[in-house]
Amino acid sequence: KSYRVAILGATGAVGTELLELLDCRNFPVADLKLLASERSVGRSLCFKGENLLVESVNVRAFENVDLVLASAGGSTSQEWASVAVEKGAVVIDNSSAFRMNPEVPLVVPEVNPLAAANHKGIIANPNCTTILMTVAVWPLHKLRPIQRIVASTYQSASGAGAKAMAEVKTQAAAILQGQSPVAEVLPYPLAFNLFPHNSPLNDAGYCEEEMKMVNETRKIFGTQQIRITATCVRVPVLRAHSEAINLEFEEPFDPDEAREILSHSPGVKLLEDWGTNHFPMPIEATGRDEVLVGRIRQDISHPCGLELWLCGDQIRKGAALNAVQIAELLVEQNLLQPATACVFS
Ligand code: A2P
Ligand code: 11C
Repeated sequence: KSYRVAILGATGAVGTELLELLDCRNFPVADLKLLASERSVGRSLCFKGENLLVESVNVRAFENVDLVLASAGGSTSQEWASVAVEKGAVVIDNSSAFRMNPEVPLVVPEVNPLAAANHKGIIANPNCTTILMTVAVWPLHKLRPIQRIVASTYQSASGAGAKAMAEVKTQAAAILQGQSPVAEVLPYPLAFNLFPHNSPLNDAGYCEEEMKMVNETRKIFGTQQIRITATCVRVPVLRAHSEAINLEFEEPFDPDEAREILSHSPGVKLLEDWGTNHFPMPIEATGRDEVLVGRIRQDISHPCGLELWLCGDQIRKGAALNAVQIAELLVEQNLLQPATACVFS
């Protein structure tokens, strides 16, 4: 069986990656519709050697569609996801619009694939930093529950979209030519710089990105008991995020045991060469499916603490690949079925 698929946000950083993944993973596509804003009407994108025209999104765009892969921002998903569900499609949404909605499963296939079975037409793809962390940390948590996570992130420009990636390159070129960098997409110049994540701050001083790591991880792990705190920082890297993760368990967790577990965990690639001080780097994670994990070590400040370092492709496993894996899961389990009634409108 094959499926009629629409990509909402097809011209964006994640949208173009979705297009490539549907092709290279041989997702059973019967028909593909590329949707974006009015700005992109007239553009075409290549899928399996065929040039497909980009269409602007409207009510009729979701007719005769089985699956919508949405990555066009929260407000676009708010506007169109329920329309797509009403028209009979299942939506896998990469935005934050529905992630914490109790009617919406929040799925990382390596962690909580069973949650997908309860979908009512929308399944949310978690935030990229959350996906990368949960893939690496879940195998350890499954064995011995984590009490507390302290995460520090080093996030690439791609998290802010294709235009932000282009802006960093332009800024770098300007600086190398002795000119002042211009920041229009990102709030400040990122080339040769870094700044705390640019999402809105709450009264406690945490930005949205940090709170996504807290709340989404708890939902995916199915527990409110883990204490989590995060500091998220944007760094001048193009498309892979890095994270320093401190884990606290109830009892000591032997780093060698953690290494052994992570060496055969799904979606994880252990990369450690202590002799040459070679651990995961964003350039090595770029274009790869796995989350690279290394520098696993005992926390010298806490007997039950474990430190690890990870890098993962933000556009791939952090967004597009996770969404396509969810779609594959739905196909395998015969869950790509329209909702009987739309609870989202
Ligand atoms: P467009 O290219 O026409 O602006 P990124 O995350 O890389 O910035 O990409 C965002 C994606 O979401 C793009 O495909 C963009 O299309 C699309 N998009 C943004 N706003 C809308 C909208 N209001 N309706 C439909 N698509 C949108
Ligand atoms: C970033 N993670 O790197 C963000 C972007 O909730 O999907 C994606 C925001 C989200 O800036």
